[in-house]
Amino acid sequence: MSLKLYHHDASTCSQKVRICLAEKGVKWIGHHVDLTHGENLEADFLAINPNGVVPAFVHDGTPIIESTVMCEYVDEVWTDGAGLTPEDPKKRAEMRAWLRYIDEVPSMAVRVPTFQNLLIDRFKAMSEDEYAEFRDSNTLRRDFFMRLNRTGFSDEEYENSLLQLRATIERMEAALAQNGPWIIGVQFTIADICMAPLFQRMEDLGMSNIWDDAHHVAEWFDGVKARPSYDVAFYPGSRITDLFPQLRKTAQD
Ligand SMILES: N[C@@H](CCC(=O)N[C@@H](CS)C(=O)NCC(=O)O)C(=O)O
Repeated sequence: MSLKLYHHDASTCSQKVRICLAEKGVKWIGHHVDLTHGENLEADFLAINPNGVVPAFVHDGTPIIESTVMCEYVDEVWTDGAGLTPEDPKKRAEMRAWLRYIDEVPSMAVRVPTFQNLLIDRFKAMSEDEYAEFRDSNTLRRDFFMRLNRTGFSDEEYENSLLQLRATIERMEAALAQNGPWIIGVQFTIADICMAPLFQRMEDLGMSNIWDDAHHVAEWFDGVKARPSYDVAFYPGSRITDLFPQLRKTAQD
């Protein structure tokens, strides 16, 4: 049995899958995909993931893509140890609804402050033509880079992303207050795993004040961080505060 994970140290989607693999005690071989130099758009990688994004893994010769799907796959294939999916179909549906929400709302929203506040200099340094070439190189991401528009998102778009992150925290706070300690209740599930890197990203961007009044959310995040899987997934060098040391002060503020 072999599992080769194609990932990036600091990508939230890769971090999700690494937490999941650690929770299940799965051994993997890693291949770090160089996103800055476009390795994700090279033919070898596109043969594994035609979407041209990380993560992906190849399990016994079969490529599996999409981070949430990958987590569900890991939980289904490695059945030793605690399951990460509720047995009860109603709770399972509740978890899957959260997974859909996480993929569609906060995972998209958190990219806006990440690019606007951290990664933008790389794009500002490009000429219009260079940016257009980069933007058009991956259809899947073109719309996002159209909106980033080389020099930054519009104020409306930035504000909208903050509204979506706040709405996520409100929704979580209500769920945890009613049913904690985990998002679906007593069982730690894939929903907790998929949400956690987004909170780490917000914390590292100096945005943790948005859950100052959400005490159940703060306890939930402490609980996720205390699990052994967290340090395995967030090894040294895998947080944006490692890559951008100027963030360290902000993250502690
Ligand atoms: N829906 C995909 C999204 C993956 C994704 O967007 N990955 C980003 C890193 S977090 C990426 O590979 N970006 C490459 C690029 O923007 O060129 C998943 O969950 O696996």
